[in-house]
This record gives sequence, structure tokens and C-alpha cells, in this order.
Amino acid sequence: MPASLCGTWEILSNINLEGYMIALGIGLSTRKIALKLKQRKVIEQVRDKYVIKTLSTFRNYVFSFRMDEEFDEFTKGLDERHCKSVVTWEGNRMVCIQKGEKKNRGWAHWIEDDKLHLELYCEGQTCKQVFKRVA
Ligand code: YOG
Repeated sequence: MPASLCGTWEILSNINLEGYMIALGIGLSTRKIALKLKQRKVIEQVRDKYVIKTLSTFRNYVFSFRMDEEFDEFTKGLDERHCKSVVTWEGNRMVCIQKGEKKNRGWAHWIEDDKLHLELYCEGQTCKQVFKRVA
């Protein structure tokens, strides 16, 4: 059983968010705002149902899913695309594949040294984020 991702997490580092946003087609003015945000993650689990909230002063993105079950994701407030998404455990990594218009899109979360790690992928760009636990 992987270490629990549940809790409240505050961003410490954010590498290549710009490249990831360009790959998603996010416009310049929104990218400038997004680069300055202090993102938080709130991850909750009830049985096999998870909720991941990405919170900021500008916009929030809330995403809920069941493990191993494909569902329709609409990335509201992000790039506003529809994806067929599925989240699975790959060893200690929680891995999401987001099938849709953008190729090689998805993300992976894992715990390392008590930090929450996240890689966001899109069309050859990877954004790497690390969060520390605050609750
Ligand atoms: O999280 O997919 O935890 O859903 C960061 C990249 C900025 C809006 C969000 C709002 C967003 C404009 C990744 C930032 C780049 C920029 C706070 C969310 C796109 C648009 C919402 C995400 C996964 C994994 C779970």
C-alpha cells in the first residue's frame, strides 16, 4: 500500500509550468498570472473515491474519480478540454492518463522524503512540482 497522498499540501517548487502551459495552448496573459500563483493541493479519499483540489487565489480546479475507472474529465478553468481519464496505481505512483486532443497527456503523483511530487505531462513537455505537507 503506497504512502497516503491525503492531506493539504503547499507548493515548494515548480519547474517548466511555462512549457506545460504552452503545450496546452494557454495564452500569454493567463500564463503570466499562473506562473505567480502559490498552488495548494488538497487530496481526500473516501473508500475508492478520491478528490484532488488544486487551489489558488486565481482559480481552483477540482477533480474526483475512482481508481481504475475511466471517466469524462473537463478541465474547466485550465485549458477547457474534454478528456477520457483513468487513474491507476503504478507501484507507489498514482498515475493519470488523459486521452483527448493533446497527445501524451497525463500526470503522476508520489511521495518522496515526506514531500508530494507531481509531474504533469503534455506533448513532450513535463512540469515538475514538489509540495510540502501543511495539514
Ligand atoms: O492536477 O491537473 O494533481 O487534477 C496547474 C497547471 C491556473 C489556470 C494545474 C490555475 C495549470 C491557468 C494542474 C492554477 C495550467 C493555467 C490552479 C491541475 C493550465 C492553465 C488551478 C491538475 C491534477 C494532479 C489533478
